[in-house]
Amino acid sequence: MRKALVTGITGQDGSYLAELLLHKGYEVHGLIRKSSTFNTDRIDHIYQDPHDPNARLFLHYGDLTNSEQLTNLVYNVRPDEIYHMGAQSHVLVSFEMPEYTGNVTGLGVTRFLEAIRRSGIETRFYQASSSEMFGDAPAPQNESTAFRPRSPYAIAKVYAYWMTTNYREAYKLYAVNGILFNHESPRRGPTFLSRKVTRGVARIKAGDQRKLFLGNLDARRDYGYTPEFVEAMWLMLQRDTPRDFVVGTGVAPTIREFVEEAFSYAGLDWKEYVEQDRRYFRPTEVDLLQADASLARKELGWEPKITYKPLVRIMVDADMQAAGLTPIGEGLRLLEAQFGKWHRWDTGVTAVLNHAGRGVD
Ligand code: NDP
Ligand code: GDR
Repeated sequence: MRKALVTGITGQDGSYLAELLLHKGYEVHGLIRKSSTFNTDRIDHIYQDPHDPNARLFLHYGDLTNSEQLTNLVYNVRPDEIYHMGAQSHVLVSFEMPEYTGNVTGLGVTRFLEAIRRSGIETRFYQASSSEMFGDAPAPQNESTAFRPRSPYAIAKVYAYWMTTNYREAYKLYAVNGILFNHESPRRGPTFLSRKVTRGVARIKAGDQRKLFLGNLDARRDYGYTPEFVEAMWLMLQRDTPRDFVVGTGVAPTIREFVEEAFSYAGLDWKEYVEQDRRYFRPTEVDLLQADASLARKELGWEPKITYKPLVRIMVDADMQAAGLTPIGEGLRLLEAQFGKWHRWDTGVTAVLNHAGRGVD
């Protein structure tokens, strides 16, 4: 049975990736932080008691700032594939915590690469690189576009990108960068724009919130649906030779258009509810990120089905359900028609494990 180690498994991407890997028959090991409150909401539905002889999901405490723990983990688990999702991933927060962001988001990668090199274990390493690295480079951006990062987060990711590249070249590690553009889902953290908006719409509908305060509405982001993006991550590690890929939909609405779409789907006029607040503006903004993912299409056969309009429907429906309302339903229908059930937001453990029984495909 193939073994995968996933950092950031409690985050948006890590949770979907863990589902995908279980579905494909892997034994999955996840790194989680010790917390005084529960931080496993996104993976509770796939959690298995480690005493269960059929258990295929195992969680290990650790922190990306502690190299000894990471080295031990790599050495003890001996994974075939490592998906490094863990990071301080919020761009605005990185301006307030630049040193911490550099330590976790940048140096965390070096700690892993060193653990692999020193242990001599044969494994494949995926680094969660980001479109933010492009900063104000002209769009559309692809694998050859030069980086012009505009935040401490993006600068930490550029460092991690080059460390990954360097270890591939210097030590012949199978190490790749997935340069992913924004991908969202009902599991997106509620302080990121997409989820803040869809959750806000549902709460306004439910009468739990009156206004939605946002920052810059003029930036443009290339928005895709996370379960499709975790498939691209997996595909990248299945190639004979390691190489980096840009992954995104190529469709980049303004934040204003995203907001308008979400409110109008719920039958609301956004102008009546949205106010701007300076605190959500960034000291330096990235105005336009738009992917040219033609290489991923050609080499990985990766083709996204969901761009921002269907994404809005999926997310608003999920947030309406979470707010105790009856969803409008277009998002739900879309998911069933396009994907079947495995990555619907309410996927239960039985559904995942039933699929997993089919083995690696
Ligand atoms: P999230 O913020 O949802 O998840 C981040 C994960 O990292 C969480 O599991 C978090 O744990 C963990 N983490 C944070 N700090 C530490 C630490 N010091 N030690 C151990 N674990 C830590 O991010 P996403 O899932 O959205 O993104 C996954 C990765 O992909 C990140 O590296 C992000 O930068 C990158 N990325 C994301 C994109 C996107 O659009 N989502 C696009 C491009 C790149 P906890 O739950 O305890 O906080
Ligand atoms: P981003 O995502 O910075 O692209 O990074 P975020 O959702 O935070 O911002 C997107 C855009 O919306 C504007 N914006 C606001 N953003 C937030 N969070 N809150 C607001 O109130 C608000 N109002 C307007 C922002 O200025 C920005 O232009 C995400 C993260 O997941 C990174 O980890 C990842 O690398 C990149 O996507 C690709």
